[in-house]
Amino acid sequence: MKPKTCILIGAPVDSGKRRTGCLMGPDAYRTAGIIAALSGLGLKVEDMGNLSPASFTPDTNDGKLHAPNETIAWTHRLIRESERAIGRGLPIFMGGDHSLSLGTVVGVANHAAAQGRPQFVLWLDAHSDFHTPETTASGNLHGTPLAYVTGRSGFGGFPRVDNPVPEENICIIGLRSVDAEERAALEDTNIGYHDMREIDEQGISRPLTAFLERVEQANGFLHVSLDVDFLDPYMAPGVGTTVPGGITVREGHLVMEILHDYGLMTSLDLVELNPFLDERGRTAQLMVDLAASALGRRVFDRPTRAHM
Ligand code: HAR
Ligand code: MN
Ligand code: MN
Ligand code: MN
Repeated sequence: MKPKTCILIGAPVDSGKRRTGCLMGPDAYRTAGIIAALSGLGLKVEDMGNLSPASFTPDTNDGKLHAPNETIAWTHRLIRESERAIGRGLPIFMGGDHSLSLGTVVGVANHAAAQGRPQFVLWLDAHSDFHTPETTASGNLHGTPLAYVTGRSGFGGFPRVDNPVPEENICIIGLRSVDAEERAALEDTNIGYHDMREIDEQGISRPLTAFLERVEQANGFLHVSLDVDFLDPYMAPGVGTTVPGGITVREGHLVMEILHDYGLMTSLDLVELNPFLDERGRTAQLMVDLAASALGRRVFDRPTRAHM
């Protein structure tokens, strides 16, 4: 069998919030050895280097939104690059803050639609990122990508979303910080969402496998968006929006191992890493190890499928 090609795409997006540093993310993943980790699994790895945004008028930030022009420019660029890359292999978008997903998810969903297949999204995050530019209190666009990709209104000036991801094709796991407006909006949708209490009580494999079974039945494309703050800040301090009470290292690996067992993931975002806030690269290293688990790293070389 031809080895799967992983296409590493650096997306040093730093405009989705005020605290800077995510622009160093792609190079921190390279420094933590992402290329060797994936090549070591027998995968073909291609590194496209770091992208830059389409040209834009510098933001004045006199409105409510922080840096909308720059984020819109990134969205244009990332829609195009993700549409292209997903036809050739498995793109791994190395962020960059979570506003990069405005582009990556729309791009891969366009490709899925062109293939006549449904797009699914697994959102691993402490936050629901379901604000619109109208409901956000912070003005930080990294808190909006899920609302954008589902086609919610309020994103004037952003590229049109031609193929919104159906609500029932989205699963959020890890929630522990959801604003009132987001919660009200979410409860009004068919998005599947699983907070930390549910994970504590039921375990993390239950909602995940139920979702993956649906992706499998539907022959869908699966985009996975992994926010560093999904993880507990004790183990993953290199992020600007830490929320205590998060996912453990083993729970994180289990999610990734189950993803590999099913073999359905078609694209991956690694977002919100802020190397300026990290401790000796440990968060970058953990994210690389999680990506390796999602692509087949194992202690024993056999599928367990104990969850099935
Ligand atoms: N809900 C808050 C806001 O809109 C915090 C959003 C934080 N988002 C991320 N990515 N860090 O999940 O400002
Ligand atoms: Mn996020
Ligand atoms: Mn988050
Ligand atoms: Mn099955």
